[in-house]
Order: sequence, then C-alpha cells, then structure tokens
Amino acid sequence: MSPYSTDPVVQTAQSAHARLKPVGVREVNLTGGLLAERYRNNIEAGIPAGWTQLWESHTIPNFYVVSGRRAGNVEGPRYIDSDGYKWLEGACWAYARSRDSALKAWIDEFVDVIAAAQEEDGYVNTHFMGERKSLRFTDLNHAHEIYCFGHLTQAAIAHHRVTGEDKLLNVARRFADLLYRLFGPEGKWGACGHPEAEMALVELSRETREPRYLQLASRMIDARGRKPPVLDGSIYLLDHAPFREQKEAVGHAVRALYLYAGAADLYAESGEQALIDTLHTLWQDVFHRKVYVTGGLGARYEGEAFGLPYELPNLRAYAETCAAIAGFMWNWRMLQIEPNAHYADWMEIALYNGILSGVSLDGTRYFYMNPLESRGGYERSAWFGCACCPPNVHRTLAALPGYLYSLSDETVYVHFYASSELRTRLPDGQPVQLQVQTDYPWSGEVLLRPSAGRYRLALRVPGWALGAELRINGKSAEALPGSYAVVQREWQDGDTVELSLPMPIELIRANPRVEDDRSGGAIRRGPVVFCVEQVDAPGVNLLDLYLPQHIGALRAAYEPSLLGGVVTITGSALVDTVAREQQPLYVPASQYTPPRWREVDIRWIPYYAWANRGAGAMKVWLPLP
Ligand code: FUB
Ligand code: ZN
Repeated sequence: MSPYSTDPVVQTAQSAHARLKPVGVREVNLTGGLLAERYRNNIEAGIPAGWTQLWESHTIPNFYVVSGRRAGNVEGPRYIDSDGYKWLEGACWAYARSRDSALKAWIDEFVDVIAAAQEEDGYVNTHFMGERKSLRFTDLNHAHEIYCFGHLTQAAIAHHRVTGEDKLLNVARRFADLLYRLFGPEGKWGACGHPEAEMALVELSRETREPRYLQLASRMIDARGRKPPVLDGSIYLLDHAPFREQKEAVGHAVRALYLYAGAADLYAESGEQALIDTLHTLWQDVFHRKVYVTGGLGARYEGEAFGLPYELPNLRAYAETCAAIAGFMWNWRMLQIEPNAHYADWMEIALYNGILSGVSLDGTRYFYMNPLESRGGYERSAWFGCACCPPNVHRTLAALPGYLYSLSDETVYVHFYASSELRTRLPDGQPVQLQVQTDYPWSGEVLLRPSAGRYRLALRVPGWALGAELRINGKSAEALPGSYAVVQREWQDGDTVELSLPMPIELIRANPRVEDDRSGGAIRRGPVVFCVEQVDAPGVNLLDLYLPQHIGALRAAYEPSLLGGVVTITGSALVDTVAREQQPLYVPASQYTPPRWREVDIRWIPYYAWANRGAGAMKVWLPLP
C-alpha cells in the first residue's frame, strides 16, 4: 500500500523541496464547530444551488451545445467554463467524504458532457468552438483558454483522486498534450493572460508522473516579461518583468496570486533558489504592506488590482473573494515548502474573515467584493455574470478537511484547530490517529488525543496567541506564539495534549501609513475580526460612531441563536452628537466644533457574518475618540 495519501488537495508527498506532505481529504472528519458547519452547509446548500446556477447561467448547457447534444448557442463570457470546472472540483472534494449518490450523478453527467465536447486534438473550451474556432489561441492576453484548461485540470485531478476514475483526467491530459505541442520546448512561447494553469500543470505532473507537464508549467512562468513580450508587456497581466525580477505585488490580484502559487508549486519540485527568493520578496510585500486585516487582497477596483503599499481603503476595498482564496492557496503551498507559522496565520485570518464573508450563512449567496465598510445597500448575490467567486468558495470549503493537517517524517503538523478526527499514516507507514476537541474560533481551548506510537506533534501557536500554554498530560511545555510547538514522545493511549490560546478582545491598530485606518482601530478576538452593523447600533449614524475609551469594558459572549451561533462583543461605544449634517463640509480650524460624546450600547459581530440581516451600513474600523 502506498504510504501517501491518495486524495490530498496539493500532492507534495514526493516533492523534493516541500518539507511537508499532505493528508487526504478523506482522512479528516470535521466533527463539530464553525468549520464543520460551514463545510456541511457548503455541501448541502452551496454546491446544490451552484448546480442549478450552472444550468441557469448556461455554463453546463454550453457543453451540451458544443458536443452536439443540444441545439442552441454558446452563451456567457469567455471564461464561463471555468465556473463549471471550479464547481466540479468542489463537488469532487465534497463527494470524497459524503459519497452522496445524487452528487455523484451530477459529477458523472458533467464529466460525461465535458468529455463529449472535447475535440480530436484535445481542445475543449465552449467559447472557442463552433463559429469561433478560428479564434483559438489568437488572444492569449484575454481569451482565458489556458486559464480554463487550468481549472479543468484541477477538477480532473480532484475527480481522479476522489473517484479513482480517469475519464476527466484523460480529457485534461489530452488538452495538456495539445498545449505542450503548441507552447512546450518545441513550440512557441506562450502563457495565459490569467495565470492558473501553472499550478494545474505542476499538479498534473504530480498526478501522472509525467515530467512534460512540469516542463510546460515552468515554460509558462518563464514566458512572462520576455522581450519582445509574449503577452502585452503589461503590469495588469504580470508581463511587465520576468517572474524572477518581479519584486512587488502589482497588477490584477487574482492573476498575481495564482501565478505566485504556481511558482511555489514549481519551486517545490525544482528547488530553484531564484524562485523561492522571489516568492519571499513578494510575500513580504503582500503580507506586510498590502493585505487587509481580514486577509482580503487586491485593494483597487481599477484593474481588480493590488494598490500601492498601504493603499487599503475600507469603503472602496475591492478584496475579491477569489483573491482571498488565492492568497490562501499560495500560503498553503509556501507552508508545505517551509512550515513557518506565519503562512498558516494568514491562511487562518483569510479563512475566518475575508473568505467566509464571501458566502451568506445559508450558503447560497456570494460577495464578489468584500469591503470593510458599507454605507448600506450592498448585499450578496446568488450568482454573477462573471461568476468566478461562488464556485471558488465551493471548492475551497469542500476541500477544508485537507487543509487542517500535514505530515513530515515522524511529525503530524496541526495547522488549524477544529473538532475533528485525523486517521492517516506517517510517511514511514506508521498509522496515526488524532482526535481534536475544541470550540475554536470561539474558544482557544484545544484538547488533542493522539493515538499510541512514537512520533512528533507540531502544533501551530498563532502569532496573536500571547500567553499561550501547552500541557502534555497536565505538564507544561513551551508554546511560542508565531511558531509550531513540537512535542516528541512515545505516545500512550489516553495521553492528552491541551493547548490554551488566550483570546482577549484586542484593539488592532494599523500601520499609520494606512491612511483610512490611522486614527482608528478594529476589534479582533483570536483570528476573528469584528464589525459593527447598523442593526446593532440602532439610531446611530455609523459615521458618528467611535470606539469606546476603554476596550477593557467590552464583553465577549457566545450567542447560540444569532447568525448561526457566534461570539459577539458588546459594550458601550461613543457617538458624536454634534449634528454634523448641518455643519459645513470645511471650516477654518478655529470654527471647528469638536465632538460631543454620548455613550451608546452596541454589539460587534464577526465580520464574516455581516449582511445576513439586511443590507445595512457596516464598519470594521472605527475612529478612536
Ligand atoms: O478573469 C476571470 C476572473 O474574473 C478573475 O479571476 C477574477 O478576478 C475576475 O476578473
Ligand atoms: Zn472571483
């Protein structure tokens, strides 16, 4: 029996330059708590509603049309196939554990029609078949053909890993072979204006042990920034400089982050120093200067792009759901290469804030943009004309079990805390089970029960967890925030590991270079960022609302019947009672009326849960009085 998990999300088990090996999605059972609930809701509500939307948006009918099984026209944007593929990937990860026959029937139907749509030479993209056939590969900048191939391939790999069937994998391989003929070493230079295929090709080479796909991924990364340009030489398409010379995160955020994730995948195989140096430089730029406190990425509406350093507006935050997910994917790959807790810390911030905010609590409505402030009127939609985000949520939540743990020789890494059971084998074949009980993220108390055997446990102590304590069978051990606490022993049945991660209510201040936030603060508790919604501050214009003088007077409590069960924070805040609407917009400082304070009782809720009680105003950052 292979010592490797057969259904991981990213298969680094044999990657020479990744220190961590994954566990399979089937090896982890989420048994309770917030992540289990979001995971279940995604499978029971989000993915089924997505199937309906794929029909209504014409995503699936397009495949029927091009395969000749239905009359009609292909409709929708050039990248519409990718929405279906992302859903399909999610459906496969969901099926890994649910084994639900109705879900399998949808998967089978979709796989069947994709295979039927594929042409003899391996090409499949509904937008460029039929009448538009002559336009194939004539616009690598904007056509998204290779991007759609990437999503097809990721779906195919999930399908193969989860079902053991190779029908879709063969479709992906035939398309990859076509791309290799066109853009491999014997072909022209080529890459997609929207990166994505790089990750998919590395993973395809891992799945098939076919080195040509890795070579093609490498060539696509090398294709950027050439002279004359292979694309259009623009920053938007990440074609402004050779990848290894890109020192700042610029351009379209999702494209950039997928490119970085693909480069990390390539590094895990090649070990090329220049690649990891570039990735470290870009990571510093993104996570020290360009990320929202929610893990949101890509500040600008214009070009859906990264802003300048510290350009992080709240009301006009773009923070596309896909970008938070792409950052999550990149950090996962970095974490498998080198298990530094800061990668997992940012994954966790993104997951509990900027990713979960992307989907409604009922699991069927989505945000495209995730602003940190709203004046009201902004709400989630069931689908979009450009529907990249909803199925990205489907695939991410469906794959959650595969993200909690990793393995290395003799070590089980615990990255994220959720009530769960892990049943896996260490790379040396030793079976390991781990039971985790916790109310995380509402409580930082975590109880772990490892099965007997000689191995290490590496427990992530989040960077925010000052005062963390670790006890092995009641005896204290070191737990440094921002690192993995490693415990090695001959575990006996009945051993307990207790991790206490203090979760005080924290006032977060931003680097004062962030102009929107410099005179304010945000409330965070553990990894969860909070916000105030209009409904919890009745009669108060949120523009007049200020933080309280003493954060210490705020109280956190679990409210089981609110928003699916959340910890809320209550207490008094300050309202400026000066009738500001009657004041001029600008006055000489000598005539300025300072605030007149009144205390009001308000409630903060987790940011991810906002806009589930109407589309009222909302703020994450409030000014300090
Ligand atoms: O271009 C396809 C998708 O549309 C991108 O990933 C999103 O950012 C949106 O631009
Ligand atoms: Zn999106």
